[in-house]
Amino acid sequence: MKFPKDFVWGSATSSYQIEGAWNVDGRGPSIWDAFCQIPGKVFNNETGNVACDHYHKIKEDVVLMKAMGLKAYRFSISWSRILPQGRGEVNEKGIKFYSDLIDELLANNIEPWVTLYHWDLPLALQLEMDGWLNKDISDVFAEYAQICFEHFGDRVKHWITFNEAWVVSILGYGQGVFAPGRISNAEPYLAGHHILIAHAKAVKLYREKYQFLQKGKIGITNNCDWREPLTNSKEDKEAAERALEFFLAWFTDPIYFGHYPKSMVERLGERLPEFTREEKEMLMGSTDFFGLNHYTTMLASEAKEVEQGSVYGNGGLSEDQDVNLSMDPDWELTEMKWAVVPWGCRKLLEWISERYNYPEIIITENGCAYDDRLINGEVNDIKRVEFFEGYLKECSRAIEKGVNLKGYFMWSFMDNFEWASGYSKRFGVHYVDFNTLERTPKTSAIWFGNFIRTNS
Ligand code: PNW
Repeated sequence: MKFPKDFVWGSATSSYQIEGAWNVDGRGPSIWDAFCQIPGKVFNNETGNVACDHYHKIKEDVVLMKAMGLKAYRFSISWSRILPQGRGEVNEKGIKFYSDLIDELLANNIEPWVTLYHWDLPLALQLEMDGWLNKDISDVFAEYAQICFEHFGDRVKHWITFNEAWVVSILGYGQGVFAPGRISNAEPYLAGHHILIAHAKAVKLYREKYQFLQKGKIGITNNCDWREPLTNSKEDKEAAERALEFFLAWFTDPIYFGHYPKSMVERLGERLPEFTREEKEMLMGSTDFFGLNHYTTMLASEAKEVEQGSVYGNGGLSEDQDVNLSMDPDWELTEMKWAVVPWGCRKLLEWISERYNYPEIIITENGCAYDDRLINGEVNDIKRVEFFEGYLKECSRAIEKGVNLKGYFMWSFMDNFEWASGYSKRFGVHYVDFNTLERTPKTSAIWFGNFIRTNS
């Protein structure tokens, strides 16, 4: 495998998934704190109240990063730790926490990559203004972003405005399986629209007021699985293309071309909002790199009869796309039931490169969930090693083919709160106590992480 000398090697986490300390030092509640309180929303009714207790363990965790040889660490800021009400008064203790973390990372030669929004919207903004459904939230987001640039931009040189607008829109406002739990076939497109505008406003602000002085880069991360046509038929090839447009180009076409993909405009009609001329101009070119989270691949075929309703993680509201998704039974599955298909990663990288004229791509997440067992103090995780070897080989092949891939962050730095799946396995047997290897409802099973911190 060949990777450029300046290639960025890192690992990633997000605030709600690891920090814990949910009501400590003035942090305000987020929509995930509220969502977790509703019985049945999260597997086993688990919460991020404690999680990995990273809030109290910065030093220890940076020691682990250093031991692992990380060059870069991607984390997210909890908006309601900085602004307990989402706007207005700043919580100095929240600022200090992230400032200390950044200093600790830099002291260990680990480059901080900061995501501003990884799904934990301040609850006040959900209650007061309906969260991402309200157009005005883009200004509120930009104000929050400004506070972050102001306090951390002297040391942070890589900013990511949003993590996975698709998940926020589809899982949060379409299927209702993630906070704020809304179910609708129109709201995802409105929420996604406002996220794009919020992204563009934050980038404009950074470029006009900070980039010149702070000399950092700013971008956005979107997620996409690969969609391989089920057969060679024209219909299935078009279905696969359409599925990629509804998944990824939904958020990246506006940023590179200033408009939504034609397939979406045609099929969604009035449910897809339009950008004003000013918004288009603000969006075009509003990213310094193409942030990509990639996990799996599915087969796509033209839907003769549309499967009604939606499936968790299927790539959107399928009834809007006329696409049916399936899997090759020979593919190996992770604990999330996501297929391990390394070549899909290369094909996606090539698809992005061709469509957007070879942008600099950073894989900001890639990884796998396995039921790791601690035996004599060790996890012999052969499958995870194979997973990374497979995906990295295809990344290296993509680079040989001209893809401008410049970084790779594995998900996740440590075992953490996996949203609606909690700490436990969503599928199969649960709870392994790592000390006794007994199954008990008190400890957590391993998801993606390299490091284990039991929560008993
Ligand atoms: C990403 N899907 O989430 C997130 O960025 C992480 O916070 C998360 O832990 C990780 O991937 C693993 O799930 C996703 O349904 C959640 O397709 C769901 C989907 C994709 C990404």
